[in-house]
Formats: sequence, structure tokens, C-alpha cells
Amino acid sequence: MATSALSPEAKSYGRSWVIEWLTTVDHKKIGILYIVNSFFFFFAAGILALLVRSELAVPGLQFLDEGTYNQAFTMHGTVMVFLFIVPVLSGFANYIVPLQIGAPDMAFPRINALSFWFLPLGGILLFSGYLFGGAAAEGWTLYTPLSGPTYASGVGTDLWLIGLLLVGTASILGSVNFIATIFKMRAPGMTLFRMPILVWTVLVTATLILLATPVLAAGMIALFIDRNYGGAFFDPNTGGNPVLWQHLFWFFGHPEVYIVILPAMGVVSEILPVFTRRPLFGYRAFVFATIAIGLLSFSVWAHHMFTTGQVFLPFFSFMTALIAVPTGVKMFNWMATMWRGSITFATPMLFALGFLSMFLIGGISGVMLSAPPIDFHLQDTYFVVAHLHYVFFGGSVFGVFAATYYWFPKMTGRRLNERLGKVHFWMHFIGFNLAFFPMHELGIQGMPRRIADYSPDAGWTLLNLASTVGAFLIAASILPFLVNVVATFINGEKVGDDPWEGNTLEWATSSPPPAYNFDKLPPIRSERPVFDLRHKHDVEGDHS
Ligand code: HAS
Ligand code: CU
Repeated sequence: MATSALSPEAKSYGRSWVIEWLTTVDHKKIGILYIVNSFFFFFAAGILALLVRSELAVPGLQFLDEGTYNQAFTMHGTVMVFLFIVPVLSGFANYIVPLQIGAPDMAFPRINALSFWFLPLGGILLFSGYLFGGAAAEGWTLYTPLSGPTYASGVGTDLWLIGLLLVGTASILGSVNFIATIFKMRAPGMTLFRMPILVWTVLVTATLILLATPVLAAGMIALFIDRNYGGAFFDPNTGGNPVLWQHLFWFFGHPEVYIVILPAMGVVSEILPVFTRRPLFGYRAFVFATIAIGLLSFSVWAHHMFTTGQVFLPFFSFMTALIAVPTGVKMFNWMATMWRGSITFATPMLFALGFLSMFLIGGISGVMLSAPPIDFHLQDTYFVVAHLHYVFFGGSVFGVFAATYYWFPKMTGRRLNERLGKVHFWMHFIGFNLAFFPMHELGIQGMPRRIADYSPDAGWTLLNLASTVGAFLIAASILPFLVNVVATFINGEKVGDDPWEGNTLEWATSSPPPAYNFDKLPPIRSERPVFDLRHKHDVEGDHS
């Protein structure tokens, strides 16, 4: 009998392919699962953002009622932060870090798989609120008493708490895994100060996750007890304190913002040297600046609480402004790296440059907010929304796209189309600025965040309309991106193992790498072993 598509062999082949991905413990496959899962949630949260922006396009629309609107921005923020930006960066780290340190896998491959599978589960729990009377609606910060049993009686908030506890557990497990991998699995010769910058940023990030996430978990459990078992952690009527939640949330939440920016800074620090054909300027200064940012990030949480009247303003203001110093060191390192380099503007480089310029704007609005007299005026206005998007989106998300274009050839052996990539970049960059720059002005004019409507007399209509147009332009830019990914995957240009002439070990193996990663490793005598390998002959030539 002729073998058909339905033959037992074919069927079992099909099954094993699916089961292979569902049960894999290979860090590379897990990395890809992380990335694909995160992009799925990115699109879901993006649709929510379009609903929010449509509602605000002009005054008086009200196609979402206020309850639905509150759910939309809450789920948008929560999902973007916890199910997109953090895990997508973990996905790239999962794929790239073991390769960059010359390891065959992560230290604990099964725990690695477990941490991944908690994520879709947590995400489904979060969204399932919509099926049971409405999702959480108190903002991604879930402030008490709004999120307490009195004002948020629905089950959506409980599902938010349980879902995020799972996601938090996943990050804690993941961070233990990264720390163990980086300390214990480095190839011979890969000393700490020869590790690629991405590995350093992932190490510091994992430490921040390990120290900060349990604090949020404790807060979430306390809130769950308040809501369901008559606890009184956050209820002043029975001796609790609602501001305690803010302390717990931001003790986690501020390190969290560096958790999402540091790996993106790592990505950019990998890309800039490759596309300027120069080594990263000030490698050690960069490492120490990363550690300094990590340490300082635990001393600034109350800059989110200046107006509560319960925190010592000068201390938190000073510490916050201080973070600009190590960040500034990095900015100058990046610029010095590009100085007199021979720059090629390939798509990964464009997104890296987008990161630099947009993160600079977001960083500076952050320093403005670190001054309490300014913050008293701007807190809870659209200025803060502008700031957070310039750092989260202009920073981290631009970093994510830079990483996607840069490592896609490593993961698939094929390079994304440059023309479509550039169309994506420019639509993205223009849409982003159109969507978020006007928010600075709206905030200064006093437009509060988290409102579903505003008066036509407020004078905010034009800027809001511009912002909505920008948001749709960002959404449209995803189209060329998706077309590019699918078309390249099926039929893209095959480019060999090292298409960008990279510096770090991932470029010393095949694309995609074999299950065990390396057939043989080049000698590691600097932080650029593949660069050294490529230039071995030049050096030998010098001696002869
Ligand atoms: Fe922030 C609120 C201050 C970095 C994310 N931030 C937020 C929120 C998010 C967020 C999500 O002090 C809103 C949360 C919510 O929903 O309520 N942030 C800062 C400061 C920095 C900073 C000082 N933020 C980040 C990063 C984020 C992030 C990174 C995510 C990836 N942020 C605040 C404050 C609030 C805040 C207040 C509370 C507002 C409120 O009222 O609610 C710094 O780390 C930024 C440093 C980077 C730079 C750029 C490069 C440095 C150079 C050196 C020279 C520059 C100097 C500054 C000396 C500064 C080039 C010059 C200053 C001028 C004014 C010209
Ligand atoms: Cu902060």
C-alpha cells in the first residue's frame, strides 16, 4: 500500500513533532516557546490598547462603559508588563545566554520548562476574569482599598492575584536557573569579565527578580487573604494600612522597571558594536554601572508615593535622581562606541538607535518626576503615562524588536527581509512618537490618567486624536513585521552561521545550533571570542 498523509508513520510523525515541543527541555526550544507565547499576549494586550485609545479619540464617545474601560486599561498594562515584556526578554535570554557562555543548556532544564508552562496558565487565569463577571479593573498597580473586598467584589481581581502568583513563581524559578547557569556552566576561559554584556545584564536582572518578586508575592497573598478570608492587612477600619500595599507593590515594582530595561540594554550593547565594527567602549564601566543600577533600584520605590504624605521626600528624591548617573555612564558608553565607527543601518541597528533616543527621552522625564515639587503636579496625569511608555515601549520593546531582527538568523538560519524590516521600523517609530509624545503636554495641562472621557471644553481633543492615530499606526506596523516573519520562515534568504559578523559565541555554531549547542568551541581569550577567531590570521600576520 502506498503511504499517504494518513499512514501510521505520518500520523506518529505529526504527533511526535507536537509532543516534542510540548515536552522539550532544550533551552533553545523553550526560548522560542517563551517568545511566541509572549508575542501572542502582546497582540492581545495591544488590542486592548486600541480599545482604550479609540475611547479617548474624541470626547463623548462612550462606546465602552466605565467598568469595561477600567478592565481594558488594567488588563492592557498587566499583560504587557507581566506576560509580554518580562517573559519575552526571558525568552531571548533563555535562547542566547547558554550559547554566549558556551554551555550545552541551562543548569536545570526541567525547571526551565516548568517556569515556561506557568506563563500561559497564568495568562489564561488573568483573562478568564472576562468570563466570570469581569476582569480586574483597578489598574496594573491594583491599589488598595480599590482592590479590596469592598470596592472590587468580583472574582476578576482574585483571578488576577492567582494568575500573577503563578507568573511570579515562574520568574523566581527562572531567575534561580539563570544565576546557576551563569555561575556554574561557563565554558573554560569564559571568566566573569569576559562574559558578553547581555549575560551580565541577565545576571543582574535575575538577582533583582529573586529579591523583589517574593515581596510582591507576599503582598498578593495578603491581599487575597483580605479579600477572601476577612484579613485586615490593608483595611484601616480593622487596623490595617492601605498604603502598605503601595510599599509592597513598589518595593517590587521599581526594581521591576529595571528588570525590563537591563536585558534590553544588554541587547543594545550586543548590537551596537557589531553594526559599528567597534568594541563596546568601556566594558568594565558598563558592568559596574549595571550593578550600580541594580543596587540603587531597591532604594527608590517611594518615588511612586511622593503624594501619600507617608514617605521621606528628600531621601527618595535624591536616590532616584542618582540612578541617572550610572544610566548616563551607559549612554556615553554607547555613544562612544559609535563614535567614528563604520555604521551600517540594518534593521537591528535601527531599532537599537530607536532604543537609545526614545529611552533618553523617557529617562529625562523620569528625572523630572523625581523632583517632588514637579511630581506633585504631574502624578496621576498623562505625563506619567508618557514617561512610562517612553521607557517600557521606547526602551524595552524597541530592544525586543532589535533582538528579534538580530537573532532571527541564529534561530532559523534565515534573515528577515530588510526592506520590510525598515518599513516596520519607520511606521513603528513615527507611530510611537505620535501616540506618546503628546501625552507629555496633556499631562502638563492636567489630563488625569485612567479616565474614560473628558470634556470637549478641556482643549485636549486634538492631542488625544493625534495619540489615537499614532496608536493605530503602531498597530499597522505589526503587519509588515508579521508578514516578514512568516514569509522569511517559509522562504527567506539563507544566510549561514554568522551573517552579521558577530563577536560572541552564539555565532560560532550552526544556525540553528544542534541540540547540544557546540561541536567545538573556539578559544576564549576576550569578551569577543568570535571576533578574535575571525581576526586570528591578521594577528598572526602581524607577528610574521
Ligand atoms: Fe520611571 C513612574 C522616575 C526610569 C517605568 N516609571 C514610572 C512608571 C513606570 C516607570 C511604569 O520619580 C509608572 C508606574 C505607574 O503606573 O504608576 N523613572 C524615574 C527615573 C528613572 C526612571 C528617575 N521608569 C524608568 C525605567 C522604567 C520606568 C527605566 C521602565 C523600563 N518613574 C520615575 C518617577 C515616577 C516614575 C518619579 C513616579 C511618577 C508618579 O508620580 O507616579 C531613571 O532611571 C532614568 C535614568 C535615565 C536617564 C537617561 C540617560 C541619562 C543621561 C545622563 C544625564 C542626564 C541627567 C538628567 C543628568 C536620565 C543621558 C538631566 C535632567 C533633566 C531634567 C534635563
Ligand atoms: Cu520607579
